[in-house]
Amino acid sequence: PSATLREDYSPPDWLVPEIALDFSLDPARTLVRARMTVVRHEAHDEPLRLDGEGLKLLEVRRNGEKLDDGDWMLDDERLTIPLTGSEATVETLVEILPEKNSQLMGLYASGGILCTQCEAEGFRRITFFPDRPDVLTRYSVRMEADRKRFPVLLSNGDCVESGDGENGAHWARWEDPWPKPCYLFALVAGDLSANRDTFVTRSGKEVALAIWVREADLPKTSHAMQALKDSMAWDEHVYGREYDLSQFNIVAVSDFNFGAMENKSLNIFNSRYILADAETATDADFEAIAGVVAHEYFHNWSGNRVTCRDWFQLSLKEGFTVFRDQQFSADQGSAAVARIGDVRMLRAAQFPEDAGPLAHPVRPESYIEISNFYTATVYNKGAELIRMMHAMLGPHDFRKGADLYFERHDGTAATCEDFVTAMEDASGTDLGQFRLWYSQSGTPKVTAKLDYEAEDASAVLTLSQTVPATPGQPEKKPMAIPLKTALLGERSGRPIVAEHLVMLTDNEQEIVFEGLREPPVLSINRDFTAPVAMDSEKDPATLAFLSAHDDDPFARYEAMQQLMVETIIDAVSGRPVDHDPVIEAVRQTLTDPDLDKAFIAEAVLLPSESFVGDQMLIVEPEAIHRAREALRDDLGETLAEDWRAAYAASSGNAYTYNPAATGLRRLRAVALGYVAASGLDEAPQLATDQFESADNMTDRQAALAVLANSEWPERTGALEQFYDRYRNDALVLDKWFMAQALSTREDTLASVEALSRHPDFSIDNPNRLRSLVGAFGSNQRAFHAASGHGYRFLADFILKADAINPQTAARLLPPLGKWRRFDEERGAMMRAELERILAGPNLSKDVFEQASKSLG
Ligand code: HT7
Ligand code: ZN
Repeated sequence: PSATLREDYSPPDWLVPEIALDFSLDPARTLVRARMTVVRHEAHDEPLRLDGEGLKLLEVRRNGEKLDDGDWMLDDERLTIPLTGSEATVETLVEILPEKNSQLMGLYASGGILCTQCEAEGFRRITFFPDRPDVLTRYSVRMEADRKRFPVLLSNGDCVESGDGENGAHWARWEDPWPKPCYLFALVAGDLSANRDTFVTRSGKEVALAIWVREADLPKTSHAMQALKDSMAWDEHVYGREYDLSQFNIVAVSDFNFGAMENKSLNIFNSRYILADAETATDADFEAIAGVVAHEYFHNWSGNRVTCRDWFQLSLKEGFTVFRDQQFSADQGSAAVARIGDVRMLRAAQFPEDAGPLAHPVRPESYIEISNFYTATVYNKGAELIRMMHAMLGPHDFRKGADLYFERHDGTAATCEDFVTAMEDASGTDLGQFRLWYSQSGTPKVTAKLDYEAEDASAVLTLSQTVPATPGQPEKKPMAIPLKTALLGERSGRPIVAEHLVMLTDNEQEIVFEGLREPPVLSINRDFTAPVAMDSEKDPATLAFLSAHDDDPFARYEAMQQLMVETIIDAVSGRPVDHDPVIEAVRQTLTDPDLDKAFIAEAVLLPSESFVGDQMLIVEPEAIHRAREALRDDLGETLAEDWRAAYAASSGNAYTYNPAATGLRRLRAVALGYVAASGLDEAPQLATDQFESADNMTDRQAALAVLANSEWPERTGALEQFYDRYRNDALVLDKWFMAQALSTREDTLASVEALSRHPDFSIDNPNRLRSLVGAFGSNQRAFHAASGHGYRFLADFILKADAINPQTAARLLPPLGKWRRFDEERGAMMRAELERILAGPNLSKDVFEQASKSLG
């Protein structure tokens, strides 16, 4: 398969200002008639080339006249029609088979519902069309289907007409007044019920809101509806952006390749990001639902009103929209805890990507399959780039920049460069060097060293940066790195140099601080202003000091994490180990009455095994597991009383969902984990009691996770009970599979293999596949079992899944790409599996690209 290059971009030869689509819907065989007006774009002699994939072409017309076969050319990828003149109407009739569509791209069936997924290149699986985001078109859509099976017919915009057809059919016509790229087209037909509400915009327009689900799921839609209304109000308040149609529909489906899709006025969601009630969803689920609902809604401006010129600009809409949903989530509860969550996510998914064979810039230079570029780099690192501009410009000028960007580019397909230029023009800030963040991949490494001269009460901060070599980029230029910095007094524990933004722009830089009457302690990259790996050469005592005194909550959390990581790595490396500084720091945080409970829970949690592995040159999965368990057990035992007290203090409240209550439940879960590690006799009973008597899924799942990791006899009964109780609820059953796939027990690989033969396991459903096989790939100890059977298991599944759903299969592959980071035996076995995948029959572009680059 060949690569598409960013530098090869050229504007479309033909524009399509209007299209009328007519669907005769049937899961077994759907007919799609498309009539479009095409207009020559600038002077050229090129024919009209329409993308199409897996379509059975039945008819072609040009200016109303039916064409013979010889009048057009068709291959696997496109239909070519010669045209003269500056404008024409072109009509095609195709047949598609939604029921057979296991890739879940284009028009497909999910649980009896017909729905579409067109981003990035799915529209070409529905009809012949120039499937690229810079062709903006007005859509008129007529659809007809059996009324009984498909009583609800939805598309973008407004329903302008509907009526009865023949033989029990009915039809509807929808019109969307806003020109849009075809990736935002959507259609849904099904037996759905709506949770309806309204929102009045700040200029007084009423918007009809509806969340469409199966009737039985209606009671689980109120949280998503509230999140939608909150998002609409927030975007008006914070960005001055109002909704622009009279309807906003959301549909939830159970088979979906991603989280959700922002189709104009008809968002389609993976049901896991809509459905929630206390019995079946955790607090984390509730938060994720609000975040994803907000994200998709915010796309109406950052993505739909201003879209991307080409797919290399994907971060233009995704990075900005992730930043916006992060801001929204921070405003709903504790901003510090939200930021810790953002950074945890970045470090778990993006840093490893940036350090591995699949590293790519936020604005990639080439791709074989664009679906492989919906990555943590484009999304989460992309959001960090926007956040850095926010930090450099300040909120006021950033807002001016966003306003200018929307004003300049509304109704067009824009580039990342357009966004940066708007920020620059609105603020007068030179972002020349900053642009490197879009083109250079790899996580910059920053070292910071503070030398204090007591005699002249001054200190010198020496900063240096290196950007590691990444695939295709052996040499790097220094980046512009904004670092919020403060100095704390070593005696007073208070800021002696107030927080300010330091810009690191050279390879090495010195900053002098004067008038320091007490020895200073450096607090740097506060609030994680820059997505860098920071090494500030701090000893355990200094880290312990910062974890108790830093006035920036993120920096405080960070100091604690660093102390924990270093302690675990000391043990893995065979250096003398002292758990006491960690234990003391945890004790202080845990017993600090002034701290927010949710913050305490995050701060005292040990870093994951894979995060520790990511800090090492060669990962030693078993040694990391043992060292982390030893520290956990020691923390559990030494602070047993404190964990019991924290557990008791956060228990006994009836379920409510609000930031204080979720903070208490989070601390309760973490405390239960440590009580389990303490070896206290009562631990199994405590976990079992919580599991059985919980009045909500957060507490029940937390107890199940502790039990699933344990060697206690109560484990089996709990897993059985959970299964029996929730076997008919697919989203909860996913949790059951995942709890076992994430277990750190020795027998996890065997149990995952057995679960893959469980009658409720299905490779066809992406959520189920991810909850077992995807989760297993992220379980460092189990996946990297010395036998290599974990690698074989994953590779088998990638090959099997590839024949069904290439996108989902390709997303399972990254754990195998880490082979350079493991010992020789493991590395060789991982490579052998990648080679076996590459030799697979009829490999998709998706998996080919990921496997070949991973070996590279
Ligand atoms: N913009 C949406 C991306 C998306 C997607 C991409 C590839 C394959 C399937 C997909 N479904 C949705 C989601 C978002 O970022 O909002
Ligand atoms: Zn998005």
